[in-house]
Amino acid sequence: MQLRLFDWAPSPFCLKVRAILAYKGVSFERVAVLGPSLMELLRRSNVGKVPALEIDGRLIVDSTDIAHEIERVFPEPAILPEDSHLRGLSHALEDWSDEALYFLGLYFQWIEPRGKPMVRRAFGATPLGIAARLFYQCRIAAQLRGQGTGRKSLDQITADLRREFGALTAILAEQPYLLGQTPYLCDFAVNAQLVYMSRPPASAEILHEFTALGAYMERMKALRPVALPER
Ligand SMILES: N[C@@H](CCC(=O)N[C@@H](CS)C(=O)NCC(=O)O)C(=O)O
Repeated sequence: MQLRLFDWAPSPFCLKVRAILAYKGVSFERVAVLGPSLMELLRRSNVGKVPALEIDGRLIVDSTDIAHEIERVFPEPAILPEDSHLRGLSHALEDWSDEALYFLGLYFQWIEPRGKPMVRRAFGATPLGIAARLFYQCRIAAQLRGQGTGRKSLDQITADLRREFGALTAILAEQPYLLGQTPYLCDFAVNAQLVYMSRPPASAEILHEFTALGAYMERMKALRPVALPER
């Protein structure tokens, strides 16, 4: 089976999918999306976002759809709980992570001044890199304003983030993973957002206040049974 992941290395959603594939020991080709492959992706998908995973020529977009398809094709080790109550909780936590935590991470990466130099480095200084960065800078600022986070003060956003990290800390107080003793899809989603927020200095400082989350991230990192392929 041939797997190609349209991938943007810093994206938390790409990180989530790479970690799931690694956990399941599935090898795949990483296709860097900044360049000609972006045209291929836009041509083949209306969504036009990464990650997108091609399995034997079939393209799947959205990390949640990708995770479910990976689970169907490579069922072991399972990332979806068998129990329907736990499955519901896993989905709710995954969606909270993808749709709420992500916007806080975006803010600290793209808007908060200390995050911005990292974005410049990630896109590089080629004409394509600069054009893409300026395009996404405008798009993300507009997304954040529309979603609401971009209209809040830094103090409010910091308080929101502390509340989210506090909730995770409470859930993890007596168990290694979000739903108990086994890592599930919600853990891959949440951990990816935590890794994303561990990079910009301002969100990293807040994350460091929550030592239990650092230990959780270490546990998630230790799960990966195989090395990621070179790009
Ligand atoms: N819900 C999607 C979100 C994917 C997403 O927002 N990807 C970002 C990179 S982190 C992207 O491709 N942005 C480009 C755009 O919005 O055009 C998922 O889970 O895959």
